[in-house]
Amino acid sequence: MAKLVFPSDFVWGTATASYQIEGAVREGGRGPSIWDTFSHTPGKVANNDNGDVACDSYHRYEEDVALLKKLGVNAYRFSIAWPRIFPKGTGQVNPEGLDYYHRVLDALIASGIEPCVTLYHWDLPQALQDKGGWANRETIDAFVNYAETVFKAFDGKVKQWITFNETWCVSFLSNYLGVHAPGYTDLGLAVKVAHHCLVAHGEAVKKFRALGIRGEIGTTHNLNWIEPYSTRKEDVEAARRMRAWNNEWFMEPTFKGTYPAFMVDWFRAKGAEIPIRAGDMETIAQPIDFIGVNYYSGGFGRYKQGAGLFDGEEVQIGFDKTFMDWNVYPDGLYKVLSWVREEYGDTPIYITENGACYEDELTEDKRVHDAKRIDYFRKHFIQCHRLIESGVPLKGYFAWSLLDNFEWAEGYRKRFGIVYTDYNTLERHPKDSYYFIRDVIASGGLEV
Ligand code: IFM
Repeated sequence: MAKLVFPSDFVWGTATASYQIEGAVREGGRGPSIWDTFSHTPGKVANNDNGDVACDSYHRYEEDVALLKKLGVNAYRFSIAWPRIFPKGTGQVNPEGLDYYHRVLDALIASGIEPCVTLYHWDLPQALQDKGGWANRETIDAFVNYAETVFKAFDGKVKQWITFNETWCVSFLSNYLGVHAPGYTDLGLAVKVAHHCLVAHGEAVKKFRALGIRGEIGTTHNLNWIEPYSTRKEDVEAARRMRAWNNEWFMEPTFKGTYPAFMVDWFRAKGAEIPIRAGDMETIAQPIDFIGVNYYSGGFGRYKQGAGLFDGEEVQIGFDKTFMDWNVYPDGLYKVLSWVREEYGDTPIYITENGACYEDELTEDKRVHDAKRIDYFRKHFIQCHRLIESGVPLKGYFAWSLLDNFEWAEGYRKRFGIVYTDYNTLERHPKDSYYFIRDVIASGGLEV
């Protein structure tokens, strides 16, 4: 047996998000978010589940921090619910909301765990959606005001700040594919939302620098790795478009202050224009301290006239699948992060999410033998090690997720946790994958 040893300063963490774990949606002065509205609209979420209770982390965060401590992680990524801080999005700040996150941050710090805070993980205050949401440019100002409030309140307690989680999901999944809140199916709207979120990111980074807030700031994009199925020109081009939708569309503006021209043309031909104003692109491309990458899957794409948004289809070549029906493609992680370094330079990279959904069974003695999830983690850890050995500036890894939680449009039936959540009792039961990760961290690496 050989051992793949990770650098001693490698950051190991797990990740969650407010609406997925907190519950207590009507407590502590919290206002409604678009996810309250969406999940309470019949037919939008599997089983008509909603986040009213979720994992009840609002009340049980100490238990969650204890789980993190026993796991041995040195970081925890979670998000702040904007409607807990500003119940109506702007205006009067809600001190109870700030107090709650102070308690969470203090508990983490007392346990030696560095907080990594996401500002926007999808729970937009409903009051802002009522005025057009991210399609309304004024939402950018509201976001910067919210960001400024939490920067100042938690300055010195937060090691890493992430402005947005997965701008692709905020824009295209939610406003073009209609799968997530607010559930629209309008390409022009989605392109506009993506642009406004990117500008809001840049404005928040500017504010962070101007205020001299301690810690680091970056953003998180969900990247995938779609390769052309063949070397035929049409396949290469279709796969390039399919990949660029998640990757270049967000990475190019973030790092280079441009949008990829071939995609701009493609969207324009479909009637979707980007509402760029003078100075926007410079704002978006503010230097950041790190880039967060969420990676789950990848695959092969080829040309098919009229298929999807890009005249492209995925080719099934027999990958193992997770319970989300996503390909298990660990090599894709290696390829995509190598590409990030090649294209965008040596900005430190954090894998801010990676993990797998499988059907889990709680045994009578309250164990979950999730061998497939362990295998998924093992294979992706090996790719992380290869990346580090190759000189890619990969500094940390956050497993998605600490707990089974509200998996958005999939409700509670899809479990990603390394800790099993019993939704009847709200008890938490560490799965075998939890112990696997604990051992990797404790031993500084992986036996292969
Ligand atoms: O649960 C989500 C998370 O909120 C964002 N990234 C993907 C995860 C799994 O679908």
